Amino acid sequence: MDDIQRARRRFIKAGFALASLPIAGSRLTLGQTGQSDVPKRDANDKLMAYGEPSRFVTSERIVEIPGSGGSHHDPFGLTNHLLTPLQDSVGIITPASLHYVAAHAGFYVPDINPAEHRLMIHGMVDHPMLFTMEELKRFPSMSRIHYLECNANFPKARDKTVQEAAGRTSCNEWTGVPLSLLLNEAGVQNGANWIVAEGAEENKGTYCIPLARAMDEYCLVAYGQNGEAIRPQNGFPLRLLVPGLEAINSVKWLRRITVTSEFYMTYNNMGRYSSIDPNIVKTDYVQGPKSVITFPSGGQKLPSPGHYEITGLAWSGAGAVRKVEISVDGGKTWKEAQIRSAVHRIAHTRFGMSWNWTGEEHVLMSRCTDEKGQLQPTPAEFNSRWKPESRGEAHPNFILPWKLGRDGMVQNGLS
Ligand SMILES: Nc1nc2c(c(=O)[nH]1)N[C@H]1C(S)=C(S)[C@@H](COP(=O)(O)O)O[C@H]1N2
Ligand SMILES: [Mo]
Repeated sequence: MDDIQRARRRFIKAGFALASLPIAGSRLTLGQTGQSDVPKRDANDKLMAYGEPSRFVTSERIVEIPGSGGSHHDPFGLTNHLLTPLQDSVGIITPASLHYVAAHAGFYVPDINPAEHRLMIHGMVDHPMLFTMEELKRFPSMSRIHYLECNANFPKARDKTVQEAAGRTSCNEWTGVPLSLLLNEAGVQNGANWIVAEGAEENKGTYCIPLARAMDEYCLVAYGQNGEAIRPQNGFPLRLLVPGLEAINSVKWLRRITVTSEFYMTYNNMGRYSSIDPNIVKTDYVQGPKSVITFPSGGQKLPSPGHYEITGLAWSGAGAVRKVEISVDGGKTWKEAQIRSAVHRIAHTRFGMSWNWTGEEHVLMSRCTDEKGQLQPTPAEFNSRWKPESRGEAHPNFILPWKLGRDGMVQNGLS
């Protein structure tokens, strides 16, 4: 029996145990409907624009003002991020229009005509190649669900919501050509160790990536996002996807890949790291196990004591989520949560636990164990692992606590 089957069985049992008492909702008596009327059609009815959500849904990305997040290592002061509203998320897929955005050239979004776009692969290859978008789509495609996360996704005590504390991650289905197919077509020469990927911006958004990662099965040259063309802010018409590594590797608006023997200190590598020694520059840090509770989370209010579903997202750059545990007493005791979604490797995974809140104060926490057996650290463990000067380079995967007050208000529990 696998984890999901086991979780399902536990879930069914829990349902039987509660059958005599509704978890939530009110029971109807005969003759009572209690329903509101079906909305009337009126003169204002119009066709909805492509992808427009209901006017009652208020989810939106928020802008992280440059310089406000102490986590940025951006000597140019241009970094900005749009943050995903994780508190509103359900399931594991982030709508493309709510995918977080990070762009080192400020708010600049290249306006690329795909008919004119080209991808060049050159450097230490037998046959330098140039591909049109149409040619790239003739290669066998692959679709996979993967998260991306910026290593600036560093929760701070001042962050009020889970969006502010952890909204620099999203999870999408990405479609494209495995990069290894294209590199094999070009014929990588002996002695090559790195690729330099370049974007079509004025600052080129370049990043230097180990060749071994570029050749692995997960690395994609992607043109599709959640069943449609990649959105401009996320790299239209073409981006690199290097799952499991910090998302700065996943170069957007991809126009050129140079295969090299030596490490190149690019604009973006330079912004992130202080050393030019490739053995010190940790370009190949796999992101660790991480999870956040999205409900109840900072800024939300539980209206009254009673049954609730504590839920959140867990992920790991090292593979699949094996287990998520929840504590309601600040980490003194832990209970295994249930997995409430399909489990993909290097992808957000939904977890949940039914909980009866009796109106007391609580500190809610979640922690993830991944398929390698790695356990998400506490803030103290994270701090002891990383010296202050190198914390900005680390994947900030420590536990994020939420404080639930007697009034039902939820606040950031980091100190
Ligand atoms: N060309 C280019 N690619 C880029 C960037 C950039 O500024 N330019 N930002 C990187 C960073 S820091 C991150 S976190 C991810 C964010 O991807 P997203 O904006 O699609 O969420 O893109 C990476 N790829
Ligand atoms: Mo980033």
